Amino acid sequence: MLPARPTIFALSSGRPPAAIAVVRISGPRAGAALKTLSGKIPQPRQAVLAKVRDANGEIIDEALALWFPAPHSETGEDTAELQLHGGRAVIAAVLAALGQIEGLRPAEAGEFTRRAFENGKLDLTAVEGLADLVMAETEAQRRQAFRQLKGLLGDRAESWRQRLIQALALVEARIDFSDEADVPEDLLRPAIEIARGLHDEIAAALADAGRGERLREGLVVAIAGPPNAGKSTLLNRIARREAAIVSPYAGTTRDVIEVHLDLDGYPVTLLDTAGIRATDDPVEKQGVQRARERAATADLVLWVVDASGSVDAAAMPDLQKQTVWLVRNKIDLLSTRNESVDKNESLFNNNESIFKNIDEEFRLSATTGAGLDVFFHALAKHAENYLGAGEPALLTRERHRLALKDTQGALARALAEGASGREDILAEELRLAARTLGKLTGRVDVEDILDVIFRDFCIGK
Ligand SMILES: Nc1nc2c(ncn2[C@@H]2O[C@H](COP(=O)(O)OP(=O)(O)O)[C@@H](O)[C@H]2O)c(=O)[nH]1
Ligand SMILES: [Mg+2]
Repeated sequence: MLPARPTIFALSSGRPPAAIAVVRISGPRAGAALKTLSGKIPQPRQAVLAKVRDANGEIIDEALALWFPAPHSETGEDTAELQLHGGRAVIAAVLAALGQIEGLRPAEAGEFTRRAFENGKLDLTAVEGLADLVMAETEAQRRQAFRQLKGLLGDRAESWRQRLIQALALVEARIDFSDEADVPEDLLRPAIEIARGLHDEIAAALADAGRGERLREGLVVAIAGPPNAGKSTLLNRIARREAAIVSPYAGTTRDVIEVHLDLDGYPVTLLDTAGIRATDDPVEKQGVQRARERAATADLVLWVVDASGSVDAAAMPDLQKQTVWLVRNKIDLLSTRNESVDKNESLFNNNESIFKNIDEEFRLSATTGAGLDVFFHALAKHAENYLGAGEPALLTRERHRLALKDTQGALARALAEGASGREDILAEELRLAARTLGKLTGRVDVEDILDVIFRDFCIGK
């Protein structure tokens, strides 16, 4: 008879061809599969050289084989690993050979990690940290993801939950065993103290301005403004490559061009947009529409204008929520035409009401590079302030926030009930708070409430 739980296998390394390909097998028949393919099962956690054969006994490749018996493996199950030569045909032949073994099937997306979670190797927040670590593109993102994988939030949530269970145990004891001699009289007060402390700590964790989510997503900077102002030239300057087409013809950029940057360790997504102007060209029209939309949802808008021309303020979309920097480009043209720009002269003076949203102003030349140092420095500083400064973020996803808001809500109600002396409702709200915290880490378990009652209060029965 086959075991109920299928054994799964997959290519765990990146896209072939590559020097090495790692194939992993996890589940009750992982050992049998390894033996079928390589003829042996190595000592646990020791790499050995093995000939990998197909069902006909033909050698497919020579590989390093590793064996991780349960529970000391990534998934908590028996796990085998083959480090093969990373060619497409090698991988295809090995996966085909594995697929022919009874009880084995290809893994679904995330299935190894899911098994690790189900076997208690990782809690949900660590699973999310692992996903973020794999996706991390910059140092700051990597750091945040690794901290989360290692339990920055999970451990905190678990310790909060333990304290809640402690409070709940006190209230339950008061309700269930109030006529027992061993139970101290006043159990409610310490329970409420615990609830109050937790409520305040969770409120403090929630008041972080969404820093963790921001760092995961990166700072989104939209370059917008009238046509021909030099937006695409500026994007290429910042990206240090020719990502966008630059041309003297107005209306060249039509779709939104997206460039991902690592700015001093912080992730920045730079968007180049179509020049915003009235147009009859249907394609350009759509480009302008997209430009407006992207500018409206960006975190920072660089409104680029030609320093030598006048500014069509009406073109500027309504930008209330985001930071807006005015970039006066092409200052090189001013000096060649021998026009001097008074440093203090600003567009704000003429159009006070329209430019009231502008937070900073820069003067530069995207072609000569004049003024770019100051601008780049300001951009990097802004990314750092916006994304990272201060303590490591505890919450990195909306899911965390929702779970903690629910917990906080239940605690607030518990505190209100505690004051009115309704013990049963107090207990119910504490139970609810513990459950929402359990959802955060993926561990919802009521048995441990009973454990604490019997451990801490020698009820004697
Ligand atoms: N002299 C000068 N020309 C520039 C500067 N920046 C861009 N240009 C030129 O202005 C034209 C329009 O530039 P482009 O980046 O395509 O503008 P966009 O329409 O805003 O994207 C091109 O011919 C560029 O070479 C600058 O700082 N100085
Ligand atoms: Mg352009």
